[in-house]
Amino acid sequence: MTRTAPLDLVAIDGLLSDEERAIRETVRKFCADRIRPHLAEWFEKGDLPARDLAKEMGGLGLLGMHLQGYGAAGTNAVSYGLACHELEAADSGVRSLVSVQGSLAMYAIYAYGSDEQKNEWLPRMVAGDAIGCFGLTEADFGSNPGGMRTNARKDGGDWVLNGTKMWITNGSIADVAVVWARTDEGIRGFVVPTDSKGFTASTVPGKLSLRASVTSELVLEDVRLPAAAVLPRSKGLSSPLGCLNEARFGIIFGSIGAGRDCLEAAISYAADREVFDKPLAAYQLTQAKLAEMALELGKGMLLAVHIGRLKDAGALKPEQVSMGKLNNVRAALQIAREARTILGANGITLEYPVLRHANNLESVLTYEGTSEVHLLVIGQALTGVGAFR
Ligand code: TGC
Ligand code: FAD
Repeated sequence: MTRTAPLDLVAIDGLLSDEERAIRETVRKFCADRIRPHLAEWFEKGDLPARDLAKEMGGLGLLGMHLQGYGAAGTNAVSYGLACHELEAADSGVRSLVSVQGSLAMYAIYAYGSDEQKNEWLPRMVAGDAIGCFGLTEADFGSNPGGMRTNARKDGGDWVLNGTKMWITNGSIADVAVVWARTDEGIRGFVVPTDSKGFTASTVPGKLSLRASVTSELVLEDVRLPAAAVLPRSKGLSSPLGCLNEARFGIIFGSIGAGRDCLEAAISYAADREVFDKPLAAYQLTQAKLAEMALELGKGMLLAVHIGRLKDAGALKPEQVSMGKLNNVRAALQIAREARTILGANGITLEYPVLRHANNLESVLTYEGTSEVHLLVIGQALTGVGAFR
């Protein structure tokens, strides 16, 4: 009997252009050749060669790929989503490296920066010669970044920044940090070269999730920056939230990629594994599990492509991004956990991807807005009433 690939069940390729499929295949091959063979080792070590990878990804045009100019690939949003899908089918941490670089650090400079800031940083970041991070969250202000304590005060012609940011992806390997701080004019973004005096970053130890990713604490102690360090077009909390829309978009496609990888692993394992004298795939209970997973995967991918088309049409609303992020991360996590049951004891090892993905997806469920935050965003859109506080 022939097998149908999970996403062929919803005929996903028919919704994509030749160029979109070609980009997807390029990233899939890059992951097969350069990422997948090393993932177990990186996950176990709790580290990855981010600088080398950034250079290679820059060479492929994956960094800030849907931005225009500055050497960026200038693809549409769906292509960027498909790249995230393939990267996260390998590992959420690898997709995070690309998301934070392109959708958070670069996008902040691109959307709110001066020409000087853009010309100084974006070409190097596109190429992977400079790595960026995005410091919004603080230890006591994750879901509620508007409460942040990090502050920037004017001193003569300079800005002086003080505060601590927590859980910052790429923080201790970054060349530049986009730091959000409270000022007399409200929350504003600052471009902070990480070799600035008073800036330190240290890696968060002991993570059980997203281990193939660098997660850091940033400390800013009287970091003195010139007047030109502020992102001139950043005004209030809506500026960093505008960046989050971009990164959350990538996660809508990415998370479902992790789900796809788990389902593919489960199908392959069930075909080979014999229990009670016949293949695991031949039992109705197994097929029901696989079919449920394929349903969630297919619906998630259709939602991703639909949201991608809305974004390319310039019609995407934040609550639609929340629907996609909430649904697809939840679906991927459910698929990963169910796939793990099919693999039995083998499922808990690094020889197979399922528990690595499930562990990673716990972070993905929390970062870029927890499930509860996205439920409240959707609830607010439905009722017109905010229930965050
Ligand atoms: P609220 O009063 O609702 O809004 C403040 C201002 O922002 C505007 N706004 C948005 N603008 C753009 N995009 C959005 N999605 C926006 N949502 C709201 C709003 O209109 C208002 O504008 P204005 O002009 O009136 O001032 O804000 P709030 O304080 O009640 O908070 C709302 C809430 C809870 C939804 C928001 O704070 C939130 O999204 N919290 C979650 C924080 C979060 O997701 N942090 C992620 C940090 S980065 C990260 O995790 C990277 S992980 C690595 C990776 O991506 O791979
Ligand atoms: P909290 O906000 O303390 O939430 C704890 C619980 O309370 C959650 O279940 C939450 O949903 C719930 N809750 C909160 N508010 C409400 C409410 N109003 N109603 C009901 N329930 C509520 N941040 C960055 O700025 N940059 C990064 O690069 C970055 N990278 C990250 C990488 C990793 C691996 C991780 C784990 C996090 C990263 N973050 C980053 C931080 C991330 O965005 C936050 O962890 C996230 O926003 C949640 O904040 P918190 O962890 O403080 O949880």
